[in-house]
Amino acid sequence: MSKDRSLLMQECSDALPERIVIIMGLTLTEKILKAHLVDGEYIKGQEIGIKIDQTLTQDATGTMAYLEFEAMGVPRVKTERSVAYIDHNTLQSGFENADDHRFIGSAAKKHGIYFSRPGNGICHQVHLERFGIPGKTLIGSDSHTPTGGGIGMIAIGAGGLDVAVAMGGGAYYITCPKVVKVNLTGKLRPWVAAKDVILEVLKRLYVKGGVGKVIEYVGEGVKTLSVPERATITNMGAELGATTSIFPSDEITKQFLKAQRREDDWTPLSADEDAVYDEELNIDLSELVPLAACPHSPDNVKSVEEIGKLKIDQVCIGSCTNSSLLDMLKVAHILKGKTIHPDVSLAIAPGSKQVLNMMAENGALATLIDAGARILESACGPCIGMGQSPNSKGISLRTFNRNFEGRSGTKDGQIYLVSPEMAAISAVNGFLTDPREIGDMPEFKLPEEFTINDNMVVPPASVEEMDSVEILRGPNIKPYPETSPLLETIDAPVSLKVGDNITTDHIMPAGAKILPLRSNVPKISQYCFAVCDESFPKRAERLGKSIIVGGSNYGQGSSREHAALAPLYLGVKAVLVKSFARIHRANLINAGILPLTFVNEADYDKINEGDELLLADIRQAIADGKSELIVVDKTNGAEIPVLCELSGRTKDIILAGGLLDYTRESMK
Ligand code: MIC
Ligand code: SF4
Repeated sequence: MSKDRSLLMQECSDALPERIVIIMGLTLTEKILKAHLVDGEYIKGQEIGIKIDQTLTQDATGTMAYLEFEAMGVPRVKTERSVAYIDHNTLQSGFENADDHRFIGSAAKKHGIYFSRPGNGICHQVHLERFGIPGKTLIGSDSHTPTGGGIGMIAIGAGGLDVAVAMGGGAYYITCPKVVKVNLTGKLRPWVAAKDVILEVLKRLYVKGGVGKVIEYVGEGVKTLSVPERATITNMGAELGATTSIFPSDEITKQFLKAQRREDDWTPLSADEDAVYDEELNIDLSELVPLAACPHSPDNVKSVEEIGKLKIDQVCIGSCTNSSLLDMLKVAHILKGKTIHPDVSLAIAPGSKQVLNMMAENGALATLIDAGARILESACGPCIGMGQSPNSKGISLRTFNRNFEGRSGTKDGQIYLVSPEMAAISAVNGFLTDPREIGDMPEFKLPEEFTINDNMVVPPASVEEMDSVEILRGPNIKPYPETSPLLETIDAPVSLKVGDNITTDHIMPAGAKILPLRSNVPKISQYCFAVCDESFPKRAERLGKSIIVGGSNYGQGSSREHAALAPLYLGVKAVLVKSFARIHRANLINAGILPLTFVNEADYDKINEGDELLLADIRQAIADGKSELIVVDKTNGAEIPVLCELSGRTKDIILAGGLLDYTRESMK
C-alpha cells in the first residue's frame, strides 16, 4: 500500500462512516474530495458539500461576489487564502472599470483578501504561479479555475455567490462526480502541443462529455508534461463541461514550485495504483497531430490537413490557456528573425507580469516586437472581446479556449483555436500552417528560478486595521437585483425559445461595450440574449414574468452569474430545457430561477415562443420534494412532464428565492 493511501485511510476512518473504510484504491479526485467532505455522503451522483481552502475572483464577476459577501455580513474571509484579481475589464474606456477596481481593492483590503492589481496578470496564470497548492480545494468565480488542476488541486469554477459563501466559511456543493481516467502514454512529438492533447479529448468527448465528471490524467505520459502544459490541459477541460480536471502532484510539480520559491507548498499526490475509475480514455501522446477547433465550438476539432491551407487575417496569442513563459519562449523561437505576414495582425498578451518581466529580461520580448507583434497587457483582452475584434468575416487563429459565435466582438468572425506553435508559424506564413513544417525543435526548458516580485499583490489590512478601511463605491455599482420567494403557481408566457448549446456568451454577452456594465444589473440586462434576439429584454420586461425554453447543454461556458441575474431582473421565473450545463444550472438556482428539464426531449417541439405555460401549485410540489412536475401549455393544451431535481439544500434555496435569501435566513 502506498504511503499516501495509508495516511488517507487513517484520515478517512476519522471522518467517514466505517463502511467506506477503503477496500479498493482511490483516485486522486476521491482522495482530495473525501478529505474535504463536510456534508453529505460520498456517493456518486449525490450532492456533497466540501470545505474550500482557497478562493479566487476576477473583476468581471468580482464586484457582484463582493457585494454578495458584504450582504452576508461576515467581516473577514474564513478561507486559508482568497485572492481578488483584476484581469478582465482592463480597458477602462469609461469610469466604470476603474471604479470597480477601486471597489474590489477596498473590499479585499477590508475583508482579508489579497488583491492582484490590474497589470499583474490573468487570474489563473498568476494563481498557478504564486498561490495554488497541491491537494487543496479552490473555487473561483471563473469557469477556468480548473487550471489549478495542473498542480494537483481540486479547482472548480463557480458562480460569484457560491464563492462569496465559501469566503464566509460555507461549504461548496457539487454533485459527487464520476472520475474519468485519461491514460497518457508516449511523448508528444516535436511541435505537437499540450493544446493538441485537450483538443483531442474534446474531439472524443465533445462539449457535454465531461458533465458530472472529473477528468483525471494518469500514466507514464504525465511525466513528459511540464506544469504549464498540464495547466493548459486542465484549463480547457472546462470546455468539456467537466466539474474539473486534475494531474498528480509529482517531481515535476515540485520543481515548478521550487522555481517559484514555493517548494514548501509541495506534497506528492497521486491516485492509488488499483484506483477504480468510472470511465477510461487512452491517449498515446506520440500519435497526436496538431489540431484546431473550428468555428464556432471548441469541440469542432480537425487536423490542419483536414482544414487545408486557410488564409488568415489575424492571430492572437495569450489567454489563461496559453500564455505561460514556456508558450512565449516557443513563440519567440518561431518568430526570431522573421516578419509577420503583411496581411496578418498578430497580437500577443503574456499571461502575467512574471512572464512579461522574464521575457523582457531574456530578450524574448524584443524578438516578438521585432517580428511585428502587437504586445498587449497581461490580461484576458481579446479572449473576452476586449479589443482586437477581427475584421468582418475575418479568420482569426487564437490560442484561447472558446470560439463561440460573436465572442470575439465580430459576429461573423471565424475563430479557430490552436496551439501557440501553430499560431506563431501561421502568423509568419499568412495561412494555417502545420507547425511540424518548422523542422527541428530545440528543447524548451523552464527556468531553475522564476523572477519573483509580488509587488502588484496588495495584502489585506490586519484584523486591527480592517474596520477603518473605507469601501470605495462608484456610481455604476448597483445592488443585487430584487428577489422573491418561489411563487405558489407560475402562470407565464414563453418569452424566448432557443436551440441547443446556448452559451453564456449568448445569454449575457461580454465585450468592450457590455463588460463594463457587470456591476449594474439593470443596465447589463438590456443586452441579455443580444446575440440571439435583441428584442428579448424589452419583451421580457413588458411581459412582467416569463419562462425561457431551450435545448440541450443550455448555459455552457462561463461561470458568469449575470447570465442568471439578468433574466432574474427581467422577470424570468423558470428555464425549461433539454439539459443544463453545471455552473449555469447552479447559478439559476442561486438566483431563485426554477431549472426544469424535459422528461421527453421530443416535447421541446410542442412549445412555441409566446405560448402561455402553467405550473400549478409548484411551490407546494417542490416543498413536498416532488421532482416530476407537469407543465400545461395553455395555448395548445399539451401536458408536458418535466423534471426539477433538487437536493434538500437546493430545494430550500429555490423556496427562499435564491442563495442570498437562503443564507441570510440560515444565519438568523
Ligand atoms: C470567460 O472566459 O467566458 C470568462 C469571461 O472568463 C467567464 C467569466 C465571466 O464571464 O466573467 C468564465 O469563464 O467564467
Ligand atoms: Fe480570461 Fe479568457 Fe481565461 Fe476567461 S477564458 S479567464 S476571459 S483569458
